[in-house]
Amino acid sequence: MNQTQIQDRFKSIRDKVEQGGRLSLDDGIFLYDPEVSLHAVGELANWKREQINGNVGYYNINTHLNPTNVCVYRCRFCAFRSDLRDPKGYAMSDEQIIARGQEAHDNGCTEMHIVGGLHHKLGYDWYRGILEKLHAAFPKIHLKGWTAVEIDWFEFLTKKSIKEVLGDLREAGLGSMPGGGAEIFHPEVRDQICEHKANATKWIEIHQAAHEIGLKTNCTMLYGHVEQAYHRVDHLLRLRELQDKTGGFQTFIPLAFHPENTKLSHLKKPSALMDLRTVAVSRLMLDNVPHIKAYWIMLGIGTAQTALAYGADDIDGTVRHELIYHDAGATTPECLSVEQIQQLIVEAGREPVERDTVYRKVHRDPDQFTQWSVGEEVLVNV
Ligand code: V47
Repeated sequence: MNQTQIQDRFKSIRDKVEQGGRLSLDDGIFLYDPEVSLHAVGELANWKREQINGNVGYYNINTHLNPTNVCVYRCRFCAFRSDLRDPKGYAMSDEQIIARGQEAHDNGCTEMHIVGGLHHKLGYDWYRGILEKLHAAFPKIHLKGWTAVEIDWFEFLTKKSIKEVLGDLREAGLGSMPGGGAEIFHPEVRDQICEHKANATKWIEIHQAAHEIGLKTNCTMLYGHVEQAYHRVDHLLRLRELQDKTGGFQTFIPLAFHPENTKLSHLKKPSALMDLRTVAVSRLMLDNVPHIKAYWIMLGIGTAQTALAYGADDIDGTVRHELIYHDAGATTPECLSVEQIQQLIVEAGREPVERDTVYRKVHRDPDQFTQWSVGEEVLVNV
């Protein structure tokens, strides 16, 4: 295509977006073409983002808990996992887990993000017990836990249905599910990076089941490794299709591949330009998902701030004890203070709003930071 053809095609996409129309697979692939101005794509995504979320930049106060890194699977992109007998392998004790809950409480966290490996020897009750013990001790903290890959494993371990497993975990204290494990759905890619674990159909089935029993979930896409634009846009369309059915996704988080210490360490990590384009294309394709998260741990602070003008409205949380990205070479800090995270949102020209996991505004007692309450769910225009 020459420049005039590119500009005409972009104009037809802009008209479609401004009139509330839906972008197609071909539109998405076109927006990924490096010859299409990144800034034009970003500006359109920013328009869409402001239609949906106004000028708000969301954050939360949260912590991560990875109770074990021992995993039966060997995903080629993962630097976090360990073999059972590797000295690096660990599984946390009940005391260690409760201490993490106490630390989260003392830091004013509203959320614990809990994911980990699929341990060869620890049964379903161990995983369920983590939620049960934390929920009993810290009932106010929202437990966002276990990806679809873990739920698939629990289905295998318990021989119960997905809905029975999810219902049982909810009874134990599960509040919602994170979006991990999605990687790239298309088998041409999935078969190269994680052929053994839950496939696209299974991942979608589990999130659909969660939505149908009233659990909100997030969704992700791991990009910047062996996939092409076609695979990315196909992935986004599969998420959009489920969201049309259920409306249960809250946030989409594009996850930039970090190659260090992985079986794909020969690959280069995606550039900041690719990160911003992916945020923008995601905002435009996923017209029915309320939030797009620029996960600062993974993007780096500068790119995450910029992403707030390229379609993202959320920056994730203060985060503490993050291992998955730091094991894979992330150079971001381990944690940001509340003041730092607010400041980076303000610097990006947005209004910082503290949310809880299900996007209700959090109100804090000005004299006692750890005392908080939540208001109504924040309204978005999707
Ligand atoms: O599923 C693993 C990815 C995911 C690497 O729901 C990697 O709010 C890049 O899903 N380079 C887990 N990515 C993280 C995740 C997440 C993070 C923040 C917020 C939420 C949420 C979810 O991380 C895995 C995989 O796709 N991942 N290794 C790596 N080397």
